[in-house]
Amino acid sequence: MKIKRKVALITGITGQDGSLMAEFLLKKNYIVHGIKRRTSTLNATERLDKIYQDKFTKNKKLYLHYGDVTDALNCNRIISETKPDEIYHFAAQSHVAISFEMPVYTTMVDSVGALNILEIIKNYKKKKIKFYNAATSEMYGTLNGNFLDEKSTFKPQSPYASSKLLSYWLTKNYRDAYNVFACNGILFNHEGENRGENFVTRKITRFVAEYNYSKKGILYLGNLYAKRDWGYAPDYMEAIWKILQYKKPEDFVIATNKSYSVKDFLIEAFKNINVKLIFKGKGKKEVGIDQKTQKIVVKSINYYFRPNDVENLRGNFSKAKNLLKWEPKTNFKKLVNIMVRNDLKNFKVIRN
Ligand code: NAP
Ligand code: F7E
Repeated sequence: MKIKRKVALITGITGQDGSLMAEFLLKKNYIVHGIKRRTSTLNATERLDKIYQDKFTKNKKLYLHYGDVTDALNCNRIISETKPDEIYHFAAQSHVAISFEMPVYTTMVDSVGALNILEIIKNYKKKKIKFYNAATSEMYGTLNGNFLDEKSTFKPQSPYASSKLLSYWLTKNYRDAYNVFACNGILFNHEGENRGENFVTRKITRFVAEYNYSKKGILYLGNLYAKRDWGYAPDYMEAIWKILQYKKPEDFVIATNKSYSVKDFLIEAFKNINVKLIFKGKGKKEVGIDQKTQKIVVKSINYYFRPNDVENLRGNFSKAKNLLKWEPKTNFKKLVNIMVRNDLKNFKVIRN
């Protein structure tokens, strides 16, 4: 008897989470469809290189479709044609600092994008499609208390966070009003080898790798005292999948329950190449010095400070642990080590 494969559609498949989720679902024997934007170069699908299958691949299981989540007609066609059992909605303008520069665009993609997909699912009569919405810890704003969980109040501090909060409520509204199997994953920061280069963790590990070989350059950063609950992205894919496999649609916090500052991350990353950092100065004038060479290698500068930064975030994943039997496998030290090792490997290739 032929076993029927589940079909998943991933928006934002070229991003960090989309590419990891595609890999995860292929291993689970899904047929995976992904929406990618048209770009003027082909490197946009770089994160999919490991799993890419071209037109002529026999028993093809990964399909890419041109699209944009702000284009409802295009999304409607892709959903009608691919008939997914599950939609993992990751597409977003996901950079918080950039959302202050592009608030309208961010809202169009991050709020209206989710609404477009929810409307299509609501009106789709052929089957019940499950929907995962990539909500975020940024919706809470700065931690006020010990930790943040599913019952904590939201006080978004950026256009990104506000637009994600609208997508969060729409997901809940469609669940309650139309009985859509729609869930929010409230994920805290998750990082890894595929993290975008302009997020702080990857910016640091790339610099550290380059510095290891060149012993040159200065890394310019903003707020060194912001704290985040940093997890390892591949661990979080399992949680996301489990959210959609749970017996009923619910919202879950996915986190590590620990928080570290940008400065902690910096110190740990440099430790991986045997450089001890010492710090001098305060606030927007603070610098990090390589103890051995006495050279300045890090500078905190006004340019990278946000109009309104979230100072501290720490989650509580108890609900996911109890109901989904999920917990993170990778601690902070290990995460930094994985990312530095990966970039050391990348820069070695470039330099040879
Ligand atoms: P990412 O690396 O920035 O990926 C975003 C993806 O969305 C990319 O594939 C991007 O395509 C695509 N995209 C952007 N605008 C689009 C549009 N208008 N139509 C279709 N696709 C579009 O983000 P990520 O880190 O993987 O995060 C995945 C999702 O989780 C995002 O919604 C993010 O906001 C949310 N989230 C992330 C974290 C985290 O720590 N990583 C935590 C909580 C929530 P291009 O490749 O063409 O740019
Ligand atoms: O900033 C500080 C910055 O841009 C982390 C997204 O995936 O996670 C991510 O958002 C902290 C902030 O991530 C620089 O001010 C200092 O306090 O790496 P980030 P984020 O803003 O936390 C959430 C959960 C998401 O949902 C988002 O999609 O680091 N920081 N100096 C800096 N940040 C950046 N990017 N660059 C700096 O030079």
